[in-house]
Amino acid sequence: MSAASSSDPAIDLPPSLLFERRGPVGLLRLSRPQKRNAIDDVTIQGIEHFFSAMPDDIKAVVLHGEGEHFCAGLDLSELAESDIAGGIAHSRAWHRAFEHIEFGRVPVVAVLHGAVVGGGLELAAACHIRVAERSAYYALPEGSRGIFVGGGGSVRLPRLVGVSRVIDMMLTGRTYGAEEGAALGFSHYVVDAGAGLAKALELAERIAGNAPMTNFAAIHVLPHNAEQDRASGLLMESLMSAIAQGDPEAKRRLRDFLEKRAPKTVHR
Ligand code: 1HE
Repeated sequence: MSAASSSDPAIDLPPSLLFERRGPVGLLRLSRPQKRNAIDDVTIQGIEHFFSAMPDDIKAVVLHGEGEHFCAGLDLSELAESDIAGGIAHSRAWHRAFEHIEFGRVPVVAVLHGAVVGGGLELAAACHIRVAERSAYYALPEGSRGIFVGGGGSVRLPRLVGVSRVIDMMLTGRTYGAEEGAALGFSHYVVDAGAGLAKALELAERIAGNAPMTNFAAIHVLPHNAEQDRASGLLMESLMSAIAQGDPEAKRRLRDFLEKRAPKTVHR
């Protein structure tokens, strides 16, 4: 991997990934527009490396794509010659990389535009918040390519939009646009063309200002509690809430509210 594309010496990335800092927010850009940001092996390794070696002072990440599309999914040229064992290793490499996103140290906000398809949709699903520009569309072309999702899509996508909808997308090639996709759960926000990065940065800056323990609890405890039995979930919640409130940062914020220095919770 070459360090030339990274503005941080600690993060050595391939040319298909660019890292930039905006204060406490790290921006990671898929930067292979000539191939519509299709993800090859080097890029998947770079994603895993980035999310496991991120500097401690980065408190939130924005993931976005260069060019007309967020991501055209797996680089199909790499799978064409792979045997069964190679296919399993390939899928497991994607799993490792995306687990580092979903269960990493900091929340990740994705900016979606144009094609968010196949492995690109799987990548988006591993992020915590998704901001879609109106050009975004979602598809699973795996069915027409004779393959199956391999980047965690069969696990994450049904949790976002339901199993039957994912079956329909894969069997019939059905696509969803940005507005419909937001209503179904593919994205949390829809914004105008070109406004996605600014919106994502605004959200990431807000997230970076949260108490680190709250961010940790939100991205680690909530998904696990959605999967485990009720009694274990409630116990985990009690433990996590006790840990969070015991942190000096929580005490400072509570005092700020009680002494009228903190903003009220209002609907804007
Ligand atoms: C690619 C890829 C790719 C583009 N792998 N090379 N994903 C797909 O099935 C989607 C395939 N891509 C497309 O349908 C289209 O490229 C797009 C709708 C995304 C964009 O169309 P367009 O007209 O802007 O670009 P293009 O002319 O199709 O592509 C530009 C170049 O990128 C071209 O290469 P060139 O050498 O001829 O210039 C394309 O071949 C190349 N390209 N997409 C390789 N995906 C972990 S399992 C995940 C399983 C999946 O992700 S399956 C879904 C794969």
